[in-house]
Amino acid sequence: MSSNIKPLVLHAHTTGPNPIKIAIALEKLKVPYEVKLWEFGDDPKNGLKGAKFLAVNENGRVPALEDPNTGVVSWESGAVMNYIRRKYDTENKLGPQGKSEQDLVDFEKWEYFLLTTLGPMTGQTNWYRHYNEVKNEDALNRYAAQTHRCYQVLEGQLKKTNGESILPGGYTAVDAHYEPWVRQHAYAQLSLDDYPMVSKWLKTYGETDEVKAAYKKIQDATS
Ligand SMILES: N[C@@H](CCC(=O)N[C@@H](CS)C(=O)NCC(=O)O)C(=O)O
Repeated sequence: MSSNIKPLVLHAHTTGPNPIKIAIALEKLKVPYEVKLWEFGDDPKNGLKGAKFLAVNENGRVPALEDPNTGVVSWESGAVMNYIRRKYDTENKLGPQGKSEQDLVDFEKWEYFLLTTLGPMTGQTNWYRHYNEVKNEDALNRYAAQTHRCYQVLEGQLKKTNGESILPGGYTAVDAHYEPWVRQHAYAQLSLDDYPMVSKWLKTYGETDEVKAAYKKIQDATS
């Protein structure tokens, strides 16, 4: 990617999975970017629900991405990913690998399954596992079971490529979307033992340059 691109600003949180997807995509495309970290809460200066960040994303959540090259501000990780692909993925390193209508639909359906289902179910499992003030086993069991169901569905899809990538033909933005959420299985205390393809994919994809660099970038911004 051309070196005259001004660094994009990726708004993130130290532990939040959603910004990692965007860092993976930017690393893959070698688009320069800086990470700006925010805290949970409503501190006016550094809180996600504080006035300063709400001026960037009125929903008070990360990721958000500011692009000084275009003036575009995006948030919601699906919209951010689509923006990056449209603007910077000139060689189609992240998009659907086939051109048929079925290829395009497959790409979108697996993206949306993460955004609407696997991600939120994992998030709710984490919430009831670690944060809800009142212990609620029913809610925890419900969300844990739903997350396991998502792993089972993903396992079936990954069998088609023997655990190589979520869509046939190599890694795409879909893999970037799933990586930080599937990685959260440990924090959510959900075992991947019953999903060998998911485990294989997570391990192999986690060793790619773009995934390692994305985590390092967030880590470096933290320290
Ligand atoms: N649907 C949103 C979810 C964003 C989201 O929930 N981000 C978390 C961090 S991974 C966050 O900002 N949480 C802050 C909060 O809940 O106050 C997306 O895909 O971008």
